[in-house]
Order: sequence, then C-alpha cells, then structure tokens
Amino acid sequence: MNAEAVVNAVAGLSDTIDGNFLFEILGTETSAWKVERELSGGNINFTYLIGSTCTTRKLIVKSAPPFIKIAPTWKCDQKRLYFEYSQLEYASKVAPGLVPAVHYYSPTEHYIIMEYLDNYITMREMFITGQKCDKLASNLAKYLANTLFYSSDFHLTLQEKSDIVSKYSKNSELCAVTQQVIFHEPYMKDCKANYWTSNSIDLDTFIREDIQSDNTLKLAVLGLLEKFRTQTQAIIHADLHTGSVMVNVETGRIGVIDAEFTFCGPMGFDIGLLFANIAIAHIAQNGYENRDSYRDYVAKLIPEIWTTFVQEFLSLWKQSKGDMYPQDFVQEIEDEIQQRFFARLYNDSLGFAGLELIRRVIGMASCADTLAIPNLQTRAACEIEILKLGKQFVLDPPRIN
Ligand code: SR1
Ligand code: MG
Repeated sequence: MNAEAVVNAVAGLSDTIDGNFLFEILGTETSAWKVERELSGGNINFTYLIGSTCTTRKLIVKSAPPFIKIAPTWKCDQKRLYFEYSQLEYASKVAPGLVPAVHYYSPTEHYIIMEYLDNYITMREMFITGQKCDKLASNLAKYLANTLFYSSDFHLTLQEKSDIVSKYSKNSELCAVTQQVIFHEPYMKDCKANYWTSNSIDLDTFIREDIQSDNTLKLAVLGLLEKFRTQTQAIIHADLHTGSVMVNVETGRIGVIDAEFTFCGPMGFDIGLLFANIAIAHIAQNGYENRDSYRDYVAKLIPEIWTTFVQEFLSLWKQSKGDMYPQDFVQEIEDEIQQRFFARLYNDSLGFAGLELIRRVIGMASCADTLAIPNLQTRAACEIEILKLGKQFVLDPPRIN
C-alpha cells in the first residue's frame, strides 16, 4: 500500500467496530488524517507516521509489500507481517513496556497499526550522535531474558513448545533471507550484492584473502548456520541490531521494533546481533571527533547487558514450570546445568556476533555507524578492525570467565 492507500485503509477501519481506538488517538475528523512521512529506516517493509491536522498524537502503520522494500524484484510473502504481529503480542505480554503497543493487524491488507514512540531515536543514532541513556543495558537485558526465557523449554511444556516452533517455522521465507545475506553472500567472491568501502587496498585484500578464501572460516560459518537452522531454543527477534531498538535517552525507556524476521531459533542469535552492533558502534567511534570517554561508555554496555541478562534469566528460571527438568532429577546438579547452559549461550552469541560483524562490512546491508565516518581511510581502517574481530569471534570466541 502506498501512503494514500494506508490513510484510506485506516480511515475505512474507523467505521468498523474495531476502529474506535483510532478516534481516541487521531480525533474523529477522518478527513484531517494524513501520512506525515515515510520512516526510511527499514529494509523490508514500509513504515508510515500517521497524524492529523486536528490533534498532536500520532500512530505508526507498518505495511508489507509483496517484495523486499530495498530490492523490489525480490518477491516475499506478505504474511511475514503476521509473525511480526505475533512476536509483538508475545513480547508485550512477557516484556511489557519494552515494545510498542499493537493496536491492530490486518491479515488481508497486510498492515499493523502500532504505537508511535514519540521522542525516541534508534540506539544506532544514539551511538552516532554520542548520547547516553542510563537504563539502556538493564532494559535490554530484561527484554532478552523475558522474551527468551518464556518461550524456552525451561518454561514451557513439550507440547506448548512444539506448538510455537511449528507456528513460527512458517516464517521460513524471512529465515531464508537471513541465511542468504548473513551466512552465504559475504563469503562468496562473485556475489553482486556485496559492496564495501572501495578506496582501500588493505580492506580489499583482507576481504578477498582473509575472509572469502579462508576455508576454515567458511566451515565455522556453516557450523553456525546449522545451529541457526536447527536450534529451536526460543522465539527470537532475529534481527536485533541497534536500528531495531528505539531509545528515549531522557527517560531511559526502550521499544524493540521490527521483528519481521522472528522465528524459533538459537537464543545466541539475538544476543550476538545486539553485541555485534554495539561493538561496531564502539569501533566506529574512532572515526568521529572527540569520542575517547564515550567509546568507553559504549564498550561497557556489552558486559553490563550480559551480566544483567544472566541474573534476570536465572531469577525467572527459579520459578520455572517447564517439564524438562523434574525436580528430583536435577536437585543436586542444578548449578552445573545452569553454568553449562550460560557457557554454551555465551559461545553461541559471540559466534553469531562474529557473522554479523563481517556481514555489516561486506554484505548488502551496511550500517550507518561506519558510513557516518567522513574520512574514507579511517572508515576502511575501522572496517578492517570490525572484520578482524568478527573473524576471531567466528573461529575462536573468547570463553566466559
Ligand atoms: C535484504 S534484507 C537485509 C537486511 O535488512 C534487514 O534489516 C535485516 O538486517 C536483513 O539482514
Ligand atoms: Mg529491520
């Protein structure tokens, strides 16, 4: 739907029994409702900010075209929005206040109406502009712990878990997009979709020789791909980069958005993508002016998120009702089970983080953190550092201590 069709659909909805909430937000004068602008951040769907000349409140309408927004020849089932809607509903129950409120989903016209997070910016923009936010790490840890724990085998019965795995497995078209752009293309020498900063021989050489010609690296990538495809640990967001986290830097509130890639997958994929994008923001600080102390602030976020995540997850685990661990079976080995679980999760997370670091330099979806570095030599130097860290994480992630 284009902007005009969106307003017409929303205005048409206001006539139905489901539509009263629209009057409360936009006022009753439907002819005054308008698309204020298209929000340009997303690569997959169209997102519109809807307002009215009669009120100041606004709404977001997210609409799925039958293709990928940034690659219109790439066809993609519009039902993908159903999974984003389901994840938002799920996350609003288990992590209330950490995702925008969903007002309406149209399964026939493929759009979602949701809360507009006024005065929020993306976490990526926060890092580029050098701003801080007090509760960011704790809120992210809470989001991760609650969304991952409550859809895991530690909480659900076998039957409940199989039901969600089966439901979310239908989002396979979007999983295939991830497989292509994160796990395959960056390692393929002749892939036309790849592009990177073109001024640096060092960067070219590193990509050609140390990434795309390294078979040990490729084997490790395929090991992680097998985990991605087979490890149905929890409902994951599956695209949890810093552009998917809205932040109100004054209040510390966050809103996790853009879960169209959601499915039941490895928990470490969410943690890893988040850590990788924070690491990119950290390295990119080298390319901006006067960021020495800010760079330390960014670096500290990763251990802070991990530590708080583990605490939150453990406290939920204590109240677990799942049927995987009968109490009299696990009584004496509970600590060991938990330690082993977190060690594996940390290892997986860093592995997936490595892939994300690599694909953000080489693949089709580069990121604003490095693009914002004005000096191209400095940018390329930062990108080599990102690739080196990514390669290290994929091949030999540091162990938890
Ligand atoms: C064709 S999709 C490329 C990327 O955009 C999305 O935001 C995801 O990060 C995906 O990997
Ligand atoms: Mg997105």
